[in-house]
Amino acid sequence: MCTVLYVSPLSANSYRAKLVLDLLGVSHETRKVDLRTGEHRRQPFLSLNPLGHVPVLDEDGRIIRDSHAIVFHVAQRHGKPWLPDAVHAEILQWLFFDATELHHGIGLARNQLHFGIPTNLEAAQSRATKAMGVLEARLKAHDWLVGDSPTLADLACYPFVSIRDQAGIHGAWPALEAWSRRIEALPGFRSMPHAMDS
Ligand SMILES: N[C@@H](CCC(=O)N[C@@H](CS)C(=O)NCC(=O)O)C(=O)O
Repeated sequence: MCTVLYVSPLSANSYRAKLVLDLLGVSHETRKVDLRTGEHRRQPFLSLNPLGHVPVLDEDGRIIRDSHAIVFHVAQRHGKPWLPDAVHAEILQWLFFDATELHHGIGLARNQLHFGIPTNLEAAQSRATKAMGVLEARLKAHDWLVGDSPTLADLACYPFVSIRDQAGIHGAWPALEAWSRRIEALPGFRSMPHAMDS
């Protein structure tokens, strides 16, 4: 089987997909797409993803775009313990939380502060801060977002949380910090952007 993951080292969404493939030990090739030169807005990349977004997974010609769809697919195929059947809905709840609250909060605020892409910074930072509070409340009472062991929910939310300082999001969230350290201690963990080196 030939599996290729198209990424950008600058992209937290790419990091999510890469982290899951690596932690599950899925053999794959990582190909970097140069966002700075607009490679993602030209062919041949557009034929992989007409939205012009990374990441994209090419699994023997089966093309899957969107990091959340990619990690769900990969965990279904290779990582059942990360996606227990009984809690798919709870895990999806956190995947969508990431795709909405963290993306529109931390992601957009970082886009402006780090890359100069204009946004409503105040609104994005306020959404991010509220989302941090939601995570902190859950993690004060539990080690992991779903159940008693790490799942896809944790891996999906970690990337944006880990770069929140680049979005100007600072605060005291001790349970969130402790959860981050638990994820970073998982065998095979690599931080962003080093995860995308190979
Ligand atoms: N929901 C998508 C979002 C993908 C996305 O926004 N990717 C960004 C990088 S983090 C991108 O490719 N941006 C390029 C652009 O918008 O021009 C996912 O989770 O993969």
